[in-house]
Amino acid sequence: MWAIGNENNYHNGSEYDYYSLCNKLAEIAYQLEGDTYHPVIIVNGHLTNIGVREKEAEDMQLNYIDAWGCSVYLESFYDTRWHTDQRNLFEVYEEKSLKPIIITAYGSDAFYTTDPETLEGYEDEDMQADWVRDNTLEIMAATDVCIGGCVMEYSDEWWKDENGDPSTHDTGGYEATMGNTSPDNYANEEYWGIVQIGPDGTWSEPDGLDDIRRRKVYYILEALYKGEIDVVPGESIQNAIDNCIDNGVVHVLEGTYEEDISIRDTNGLRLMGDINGGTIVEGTISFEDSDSSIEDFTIHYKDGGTLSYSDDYYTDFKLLKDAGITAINSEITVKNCIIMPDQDIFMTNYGKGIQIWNLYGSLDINPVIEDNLIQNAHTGIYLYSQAFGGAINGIIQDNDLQDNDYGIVLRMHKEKPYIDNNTISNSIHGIHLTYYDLYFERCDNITENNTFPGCADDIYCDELGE
Ligand SMILES: [Ca+2]
Ligand SMILES: [Ca+2]
Ligand SMILES: [Ca+2]
Repeated sequence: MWAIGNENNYHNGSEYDYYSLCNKLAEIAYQLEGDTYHPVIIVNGHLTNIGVREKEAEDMQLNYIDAWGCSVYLESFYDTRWHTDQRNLFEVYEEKSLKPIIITAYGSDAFYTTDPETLEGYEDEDMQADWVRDNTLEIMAATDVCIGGCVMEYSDEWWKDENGDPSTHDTGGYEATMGNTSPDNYANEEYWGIVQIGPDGTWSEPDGLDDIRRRKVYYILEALYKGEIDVVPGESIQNAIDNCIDNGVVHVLEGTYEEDISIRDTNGLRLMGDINGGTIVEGTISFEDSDSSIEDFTIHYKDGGTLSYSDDYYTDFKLLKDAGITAINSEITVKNCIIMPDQDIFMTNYGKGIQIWNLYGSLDINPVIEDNLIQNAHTGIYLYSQAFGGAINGIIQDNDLQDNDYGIVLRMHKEKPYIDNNTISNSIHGIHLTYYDLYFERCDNITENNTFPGCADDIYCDELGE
């Protein structure tokens, strides 16, 4: 697409000869390009002049122009307060032109100015992210008239404040008090980026190039457009999860990440690491009310403290997070992960590789635990279905459970997963059932394909004493 000019109607392009020139340019481009022609738009500031015959800006007068570009800063394009006839931006536009519209610039800077005189204030990434997200969702929804938009802008521009210095990050700009065009009524010219820039060495090892750092709005846009967020070392996995949409993907690149990760009320999320095990989390991962999955992570868990869970039945239910992965009332999938207690901290077996809890009032679940290596835990996989909680069914398959005190523990009454083709080695009990009820039903789900090298007992039932 060819886009002509930039808000020329605010400067020297507000006359008929400008718009007729644009049409002529588009005609020549079409003649030159023939079948491979690009659509041509005029980048206009707001709706000024669009459809005005005296400006030669009516549709019929612009027969080589395919769409209007329109740069608009507004909290909402559906806000009706800024047009005298109480209509929103798209409604007003549709009366001026039948061509599609593209919002060629929109958004907010990331600096909240508290005093326009002294230019004092603070950086506020949430303010920018919320504003841009709402605008973007409106553009995505307005498919009957609007074919897309461009966020202002990729990176901060440190040269823009003419009272500042190009090598410093200054807070100057202009007051934006016309209509609801800026969250703080002040456009801070050097803070518009969806990425920040900083001198070499600010956020990474010096390499002779300025550094960049992504602002929150970057993740929001990534999630909206791609449904997938990439996380690189030095960034927070939690931040990406918090900004991801349902059914989105958080892809964590190779590297070590020292943080506890909490996934709550997020369904369909796929947490994906490096396929060769190079994504290492030094901390714990917990799921609450989240039917989500984790693949290709290496987890070195620490003493994760306690987790406080609340739902319709519980307020502040305390659960020890002494596990690589903890799931409460969540149907999770865990695949191709390596899970063990942090060897720098624990000299002996500790905690659980994976613990899955179904509390009072929960639904039956079918977790999938496949192709994992779990070692040096007190219990490799621990399933706990509380009284009046849902059953824990699902599949535990093709896992390698090494040197745990107990391989798999079915702690209460309603845990009966299909257990197949696991290697459970060097444990006191390969599979441990606390209670005798449903014993045969549960044992029927444990296939002959599991092996128990070096275990004192392959399958042991506490109540039975054998
Ligand atoms: Ca500057
Ligand atoms: Ca501002
Ligand atoms: Ca650098």
